[in-house]
Amino acid sequence: MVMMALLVAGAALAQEPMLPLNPGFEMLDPTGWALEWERWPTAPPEAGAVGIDPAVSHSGQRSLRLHHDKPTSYTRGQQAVVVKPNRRYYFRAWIRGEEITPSAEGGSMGARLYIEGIGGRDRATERETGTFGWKEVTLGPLDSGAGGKITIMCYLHQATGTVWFDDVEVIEATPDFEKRLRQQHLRRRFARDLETAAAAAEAADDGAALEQLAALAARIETTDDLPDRVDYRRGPPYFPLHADLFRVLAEVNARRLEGAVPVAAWSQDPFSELPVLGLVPQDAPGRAAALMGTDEREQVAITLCNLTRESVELAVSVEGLEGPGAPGVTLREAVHIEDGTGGLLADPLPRLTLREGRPRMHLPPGVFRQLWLDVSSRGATPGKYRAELVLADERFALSVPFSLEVLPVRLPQELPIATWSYSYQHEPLLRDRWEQARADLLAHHTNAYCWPSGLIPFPSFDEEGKLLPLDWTKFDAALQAHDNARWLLLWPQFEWETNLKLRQELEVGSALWQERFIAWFRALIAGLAERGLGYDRIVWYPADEPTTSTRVGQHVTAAAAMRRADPQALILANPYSACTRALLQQMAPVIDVWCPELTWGTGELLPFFRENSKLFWSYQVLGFAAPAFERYRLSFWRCWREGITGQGFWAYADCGGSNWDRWDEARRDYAVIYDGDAEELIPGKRWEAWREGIEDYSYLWQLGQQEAARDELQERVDELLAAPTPEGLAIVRERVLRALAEAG
Ligand SMILES: [Ca+2]
Ligand SMILES: [Ca+2]
Repeated sequence: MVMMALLVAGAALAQEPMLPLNPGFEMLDPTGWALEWERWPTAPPEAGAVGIDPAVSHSGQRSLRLHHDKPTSYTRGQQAVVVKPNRRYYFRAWIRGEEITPSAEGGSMGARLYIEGIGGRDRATERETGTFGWKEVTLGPLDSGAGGKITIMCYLHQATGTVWFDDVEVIEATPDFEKRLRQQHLRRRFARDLETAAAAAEAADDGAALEQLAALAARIETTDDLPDRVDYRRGPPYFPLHADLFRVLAEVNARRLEGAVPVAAWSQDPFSELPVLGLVPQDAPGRAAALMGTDEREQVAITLCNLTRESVELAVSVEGLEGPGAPGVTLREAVHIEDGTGGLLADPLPRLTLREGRPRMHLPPGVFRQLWLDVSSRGATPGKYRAELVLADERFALSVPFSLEVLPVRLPQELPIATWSYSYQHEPLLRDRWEQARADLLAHHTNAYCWPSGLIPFPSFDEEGKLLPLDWTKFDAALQAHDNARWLLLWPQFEWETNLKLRQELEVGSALWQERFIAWFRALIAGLAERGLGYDRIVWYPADEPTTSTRVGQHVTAAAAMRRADPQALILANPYSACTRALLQQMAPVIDVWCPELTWGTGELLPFFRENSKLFWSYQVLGFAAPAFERYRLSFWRCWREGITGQGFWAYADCGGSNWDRWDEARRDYAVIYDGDAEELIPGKRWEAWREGIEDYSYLWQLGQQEAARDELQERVDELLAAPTPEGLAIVRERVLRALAEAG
């Protein structure tokens, strides 16, 4: 057996790309370690173990076991394999965990399947923690790029506890495999929705529905009637059996409401959670309302559920807001899409489609669909407006009253906070659409932009070592495209050694390097000043997320040279939770703008950041499933409370493949906007929540300027932050707006 495996391995390396050998850790060498797998590090860390567990397995007899007693340890079992160029691969493993506890210092990756070097990048599954039985983790599709050697790592990183890995697979994507995978996603979708539906039927004590759902559960096992491709833009249901499931819920609700209306409508806070199905609330407020200043945006959300057995298409109109001085309304709907973790998230807000010149809304039976009134008060006359939303088809009409109140309150001329979203012009989602993006960024109060090294002129020197004039071509073009920038965060990407060497043959830190760095940096400052970009508009961002000792070293080397060249230039650092106090202290002498990750930076290190900042900013990395209310909107309340005057998040337009589809590329989608409308970048609720947060901050800031109001305001905000809900926020916001209106 052993001999045979060695022979196979030898042959494999010589020729064809292949799957990992010994994928289930069954074949062992004389020492008891798995053949083909490399143990890393070769000697296990203190109080740690990397070995083969003969008593635990997902299949066969054995599995790989990694165990740490210390949270600083990291170990892995790894194997290099060769992949073909220009293919798509999936990676899969089974893992089991016991008390996996990530390091409290943060930055821990916990347990994960980690792929090094695929398509020139490193990719990993989501971090696994805690105690759990065998579960499948998958990653893909990943493009192999130039192909060649990659390393598959079964990893336990900076965590205590035990993890087992078994049945590691690499699968080259064939059309048939991808089809089966898509169908698997659909079956999982069905299973999740079935669970929700059954809970609702149970709560409604509807025995007939429970029986119908049980029958559907049996049918999904055997049906082949699943689509090859799903158009996520249309929202659920995604296939006929899925539609049947929602239809059962339509009937449950119709029975409960005794057939009073064919379509139920209720208002809810626009940023509260919107399930895709469930029981229609019987006590929801009948009237929807919004309160606003004279130059902002607000929203009213009405959730609808079709209680009949057939789809309906309703023409939607707003009545009562005609005439000059009334706020304007854009009609949108919230579409549920997969969030990538098994849930459905109602994020994209496309405008209602027009048919025969009228906005329409399509309602399949049983699905919760939300109508979203995007209200603009720009140019509106203060006052109260009573309006009506009318939804109609040939058979019936439904009227939902709502009110808007515009107060004589304005946002400050200049926003009291710097905000950015790493909105790079070159993102594929923005191709040929920068004008729309610029308008959209402006409408969301973006006043700061982070520019990477490609836009910053790097130096060149003549034979005597004299600095030649810098080439500002790209910078100037970008400046024109960002003419609304109040701040520029200039990021020369010194985490890349070649940039730190100024793209010259220089030894970093040497006297020659110092001299040239200083000459270059002074020329940059002078060039910026010529363009009207003084010290109060530029923040230097030497390296991103200086958190590891290497990155901090690069950051400090560059920042110290900048400081010597020009002590007035503002220098930023944006570390996150893995950064130690010692590293923070190392950076402190050269940092003017601390911009820590928000949650961490407002914890116990808050006094350090506050006391050591000329400007105290923060940032967040917000994945697709980050809650709109809490992470996007409410974060600005936290900023205001802690005296933070800038906030950015990753990212406006970064996504893998389409932002409508979580499965098309194995890169998490971050973007808060969507394609699909030629006239605008379709906003997500998260993006709307971000704008609302900035508007909230601006009102809080204005009221906070009034000495007499400040203490009470802080108290209210503290209460909200201690138990945050969208409804609670609306109450505090109303007090703030009314107080501002009263103060004039
Ligand atoms: Ca607003
Ligand atoms: Ca995607």
